[in-house]
Amino acid sequence: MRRGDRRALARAVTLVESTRADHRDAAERLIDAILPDTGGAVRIGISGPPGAGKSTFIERFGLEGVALGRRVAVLAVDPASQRGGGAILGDKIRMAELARSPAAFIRPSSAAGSRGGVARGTRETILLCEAAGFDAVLVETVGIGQSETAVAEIVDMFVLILPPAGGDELQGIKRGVIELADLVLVNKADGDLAAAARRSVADYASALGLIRPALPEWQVGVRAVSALKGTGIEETWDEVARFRAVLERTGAWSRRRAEQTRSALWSEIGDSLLQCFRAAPAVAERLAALEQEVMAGARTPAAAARILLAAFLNKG
Ligand SMILES: Nc1nc2c(ncn2[C@@H]2O[C@H](COP(=O)(O)OP(=O)(O)OP(=O)(O)O)[C@@H](O)[C@H]2O)c(=O)[nH]1
Ligand SMILES: [Mg+2]
Repeated sequence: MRRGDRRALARAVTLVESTRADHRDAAERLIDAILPDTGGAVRIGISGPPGAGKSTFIERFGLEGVALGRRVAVLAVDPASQRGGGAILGDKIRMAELARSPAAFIRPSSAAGSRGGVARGTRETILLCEAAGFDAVLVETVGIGQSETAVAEIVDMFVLILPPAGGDELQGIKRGVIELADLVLVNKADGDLAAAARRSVADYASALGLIRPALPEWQVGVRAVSALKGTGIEETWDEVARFRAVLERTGAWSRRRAEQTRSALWSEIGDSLLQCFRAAPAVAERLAALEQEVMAGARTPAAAARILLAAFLNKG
């Protein structure tokens, strides 16, 4: 894998995605062993509403990156796992050109289970890609639900891709998602949609002007691109480089990563504790009944939680 063998990388990703206990042990040893070789890539989250053109953009952007001499890994996160193998297959076909490039690695992952599980699998897969020598890791996620927050917590730069929109649709974009963005791209700025895209750029820029920037050193930009025609793609790589340079200069780059690993630590602690809690016989034997009592209004959630925690701490 360290030599950049993509099949070895694919096998390693399968290992870290596995929930089997013996696989988890092996995955942890693997991550420990490669940790010194990680951290080198720029990690870019790419999110946006369904159909905004994320996959099309990623293929263009990835190919442009390869042309610029980069090795590009693409991880398509499917948090709800609602889309089956068909959609994943569809994405691979859509990114066919990029998939053929020896300097690219595409891995659709339909991580089921908890939000923490999604984040962990993707976080560890990013590390594997870095150890395999990929210097740009793109993480695609559909911009609905909680997936974008989970992805924003594991990448350096969060890019939001939006379709050209009228005023009403603009209202529909969740403020919380906009607040996560380090860069906003209005896609489909071509043909009949070019004028609408230009108007959207101005609208989003003024909407962003009302939001306090997450990083004082970085003004979140809004740019028009066309994934289809390939316009604005090279400029997006320039923006990524500028973002990194600005954040490295102020120390925000490493600070962000340090904070991300600390919050990952706490989500691991939370997940593990919950798992122990549920598995403890003293809890398990009372859990269902107490849940029922809470649902029936016979006991408050606080009281039920206190009873279960006492049972866990005494006999767990
Ligand atoms: N005109 C135009 N169409 C585009 C552009 N980019 C993508 N499309 C079209 O928009 C549709 C959706 O593109 P995708 O790349 O699959 O969008 P997505 O955001 O990955 O979609 P999901 O993964 O399903 O959420 C396809 O029909 C694309 O051909 C663009 O720059 N211009
Ligand atoms: Mg897609």
